[in-house]
Amino acid sequence: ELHYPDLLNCAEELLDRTIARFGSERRCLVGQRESWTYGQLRRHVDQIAHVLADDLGVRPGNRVLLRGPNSPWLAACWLAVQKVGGVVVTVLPALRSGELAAILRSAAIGYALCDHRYLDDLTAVLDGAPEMGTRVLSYGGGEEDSLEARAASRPAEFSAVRVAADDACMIAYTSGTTGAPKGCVHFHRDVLAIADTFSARVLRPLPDDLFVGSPPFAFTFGLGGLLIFPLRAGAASLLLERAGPDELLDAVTNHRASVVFTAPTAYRALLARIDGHDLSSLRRCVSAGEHLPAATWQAWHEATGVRIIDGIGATEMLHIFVSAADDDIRPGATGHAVPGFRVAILDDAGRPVPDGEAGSLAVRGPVGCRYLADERQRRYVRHGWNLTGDTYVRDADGYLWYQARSDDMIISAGYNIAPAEVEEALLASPEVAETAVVGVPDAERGEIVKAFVVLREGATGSPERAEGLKEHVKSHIAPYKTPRAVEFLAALPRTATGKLQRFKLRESN
Ligand code: 3SK
Repeated sequence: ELHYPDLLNCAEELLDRTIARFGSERRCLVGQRESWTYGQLRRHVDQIAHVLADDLGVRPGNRVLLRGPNSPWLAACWLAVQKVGGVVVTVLPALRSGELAAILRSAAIGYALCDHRYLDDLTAVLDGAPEMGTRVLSYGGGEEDSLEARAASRPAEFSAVRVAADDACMIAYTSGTTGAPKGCVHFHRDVLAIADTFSARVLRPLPDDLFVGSPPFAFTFGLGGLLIFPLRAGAASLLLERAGPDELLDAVTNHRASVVFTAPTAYRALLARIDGHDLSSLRRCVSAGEHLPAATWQAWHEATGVRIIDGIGATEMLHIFVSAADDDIRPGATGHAVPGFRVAILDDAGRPVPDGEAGSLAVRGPVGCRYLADERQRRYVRHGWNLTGDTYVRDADGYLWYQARSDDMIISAGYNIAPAEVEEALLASPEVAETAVVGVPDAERGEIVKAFVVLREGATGSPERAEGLKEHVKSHIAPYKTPRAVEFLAALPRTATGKLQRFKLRESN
């Protein structure tokens, strides 16, 4: 059970309380342009909080949009909005004007802090919505009226606005892999709860850790892994503006990073380029965002000696709620409920299914889904359970095994086929770099299994290679699961946060 005071401020807890425990001289945020200790970060945060409250007039509950790549300045803005009791809406820099406009209106954005390199199209969108009266400041460009120029002359201390523990502090937008974006509202206590459950109980960071990773703050996987968890632990975070495989490998090698947050696809890309990099500083590696196949887990373990901590989370749940670490890991399984959470596997009528049978993953715990004015809330939360839309099997030992997104299960000639199992078999072939398996309509069987395959460098797609891969799958899993069709692609379609867009593959037929 987690207990928080009725009145609190998550930024005060993450920053001021951590400084009270560990001191202000510790390394905190390492960026590509600036590096700050905890004391320096607090000064920037408090000065920005003065600009927000005194110059712009931000009041508790006001929504503030943040737009920029991960950086110490973005982190400082996030914490400053919290300190004044505002509600942060962090968006991906890559969003186009239509997407930005939808979020600005849906979240009733009154204020925006924007990296100067991404200001033009934000301003253009706001020019088209003058009735919103949104006030914008840019940061990072050093102009006379920039956020940093204004902040520099403000007092170095700001007394955090204590709000109710269950006052909103952020709205995170998710479009999943399809559909209109949904805003997920989270409270001040939720921010602390994810640090005090997954991070404190499963990840167990140390104050000397240096975190690094690829997910942006706009994706709550990155916000937790690269800001909230390190700060709660008194550790440091290396914030990369671009975090492709080469940048990540260089960052670990050159800065001796010890904790990595990234997705399975990125672990495979790192493995392909790992030669010549010294990753001996790594202590903890976390994977989420999509299923981590056992083959990827094994290959990473062999190459680095580190046992990846797999997890499933959701923007609706803020962070990871099923996971396992250390000797508790069964490669290929996601793990079990993170301490503080409960899970159930339910049938379509909401009844628990027996162990060994597939059903819908349901979770409850200290955080939960609160869509901003969206009727899909009724489908996500039922009888207190959050229904994540994932199909899982629990084994007799209580481990949870991912099967598919519930909409992605393939039913072929009466057989239920989990795409993850076929993908796992394909990934065990040394020729396969990436793969996605979907069901496509078939007059005879209802659906057939179709595999989209990205080959490793040097291999080229051909009918013979497709047949070879089918044979390979047949020798690993039951023949009825073998793909009847194989198509080779240069890359799989993904969202801006790296999630696979299976619907595009299905539509391509
Ligand atoms: O997609 C996920 O698995 C995830 C993990 C952690 C936090 C947030 C998300 C959406």
